Amino acid sequence: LILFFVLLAIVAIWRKHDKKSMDIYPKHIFRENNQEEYIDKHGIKVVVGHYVGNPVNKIPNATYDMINTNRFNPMPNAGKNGNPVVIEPKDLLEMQQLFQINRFNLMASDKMPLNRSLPDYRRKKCQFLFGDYKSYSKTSVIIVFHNEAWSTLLRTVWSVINRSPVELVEEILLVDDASERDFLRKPLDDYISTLPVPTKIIRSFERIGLIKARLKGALEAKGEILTFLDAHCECTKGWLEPLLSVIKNDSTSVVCPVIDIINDDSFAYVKSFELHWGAFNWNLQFRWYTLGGKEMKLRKNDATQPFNSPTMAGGLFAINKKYFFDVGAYDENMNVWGGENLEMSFRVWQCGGKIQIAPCSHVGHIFRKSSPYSFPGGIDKTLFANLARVALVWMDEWSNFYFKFNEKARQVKDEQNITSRLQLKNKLKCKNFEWYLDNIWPSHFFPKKDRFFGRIRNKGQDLCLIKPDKRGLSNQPMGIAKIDTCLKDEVALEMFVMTPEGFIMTDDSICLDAPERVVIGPSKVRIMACSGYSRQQWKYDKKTQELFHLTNHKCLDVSNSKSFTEGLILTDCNGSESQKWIFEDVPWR
Ligand code: LR7
Ligand code: MN
Repeated sequence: LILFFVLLAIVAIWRKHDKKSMDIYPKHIFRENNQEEYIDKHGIKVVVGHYVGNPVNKIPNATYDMINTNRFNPMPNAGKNGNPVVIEPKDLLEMQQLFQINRFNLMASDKMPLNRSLPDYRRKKCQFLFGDYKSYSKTSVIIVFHNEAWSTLLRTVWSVINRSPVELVEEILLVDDASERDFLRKPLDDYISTLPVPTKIIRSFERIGLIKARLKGALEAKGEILTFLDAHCECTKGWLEPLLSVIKNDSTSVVCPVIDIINDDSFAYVKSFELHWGAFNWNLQFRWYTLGGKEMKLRKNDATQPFNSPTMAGGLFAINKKYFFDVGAYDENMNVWGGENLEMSFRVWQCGGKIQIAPCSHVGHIFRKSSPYSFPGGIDKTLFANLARVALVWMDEWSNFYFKFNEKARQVKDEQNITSRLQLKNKLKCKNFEWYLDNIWPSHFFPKKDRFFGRIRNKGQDLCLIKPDKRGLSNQPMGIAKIDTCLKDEVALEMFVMTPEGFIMTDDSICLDAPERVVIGPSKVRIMACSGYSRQQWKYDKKTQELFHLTNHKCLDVSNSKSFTEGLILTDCNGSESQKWIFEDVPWR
């Protein structure tokens, strides 16, 4: 009998052990090789394929071994001090093969040590502002990942360990969103058990997407503060204190670092502009805009103070854990990728909190030109459904404006059940979207009751003002203002807003712009980043249909050179047909 029980116990233990070893890692899902298209956050059309080489350049596909094996092989000086990594010519083909896997230069990353050195990017004053850091609450650092490379993931982890005060880091939580790579299983478990800061991996067996993965992490976090990072970041010296300091003063502030750029090709660390703020365009794509010239001047006095931002990029921020859940955490019906950053930004602002950027905190992030992974369910059912939810819950009548110009979101909007989010909005007594636009982003370029929205048609030539497609350095459209054939359909390219102050603006924060001073002869009219200065202010005379420049009093006219593509000019007003403009309202509600 005893023998029988002992046997039973052994079998039980063995089965338990077996089950554990089976369940401990997400199961391998071999991905379907479906290709999908979407417009990425830079407005570029991207085809999501998988590890496919480029036959035109004779780059072969990445091999199974390249994808599933950890090839980390550092050289002590590679990427030192934020410098670019040099790849030898003989390795270029392999480099391009490896590039397909994560859509960044994996070979370069694998050459850099996990603790590569970086300069201190802060303004000098920042070093003296956080002397009382020991009184700040501790944070759990949450990093979600799906098929991340070994070297980028662990470089993120080491940058947290090496560049944060030990007193402030409660733990690091890695949330594995059903990764398929062998090296992210046992080898990663073994590796993190040796780290000097308590580090845990939470594994999801199914692909749940970054939104639900972050929720999983948040639910398990022990720290009073949650700090989220993407899995390919590098925190720089003094990054954490400014974030926690803001939350110490105001537990309803959600605070982001300045996001610097780790070049996806060379891995050079490039400090980015500190006074950028986050907003979004008519397609609800997140965008950085420069503070208007006027606002910039105000900020320059103390460029170390945290400042408000209408939205956040999404991946890198700190938030009080209790506040995170009180204000509605995330929308659990959002999938895979996208939209959650706007959702949280609108929600936080409209429901009484703040989104801020702390310019003393610098964290680098690898910006990729395309996405390396599949969107299970398809882009339409994921990204556009997420955005439809954002619009339906938080944007009131502006959701109609979004759907009007975004067919893909329009197609999935009726499938969305948003009852529980509306209940939350109600419970928290959140303000409406108009309040948000007026108070949090007064210089926005969205239509509103108080302003014109529609086409601006030239009477002489029956042509319409159009948004330029040429892009400038900051990836904003720019160039000479032009007119072109008026289209029958109402398309965003032809839509403009004219504010009561006289700014003629369109999507992506670009404005009709001309020199402030009177010049002899005609001068060119451009489309430029909105600055808030009077060189972008216009006055429309309904009677004469002339459009004057506010300060030089000249009239907007069509260049009389043969081709209209030459663009628009300012000339002395003379009552000619080419100086008459028809403002055609387009309904958008
Ligand atoms: O299904 C997924 N599961 C995941 O766990 C898809 C992604 N992820 C992980 C992924 O491994 C990564 O760590 O989620 C993280 C973010 O994914 P990325 O790096 O592909 O996203 P991104 O950097 O292109 O996109 C930005 O927008 C996203 C919209 O959902 C998220 O908010 C990202 O966190 C966000 N990144 C940043 O804000 C960094 C700064 C970029 C800017 C501007
Ligand atoms: Mn990222």
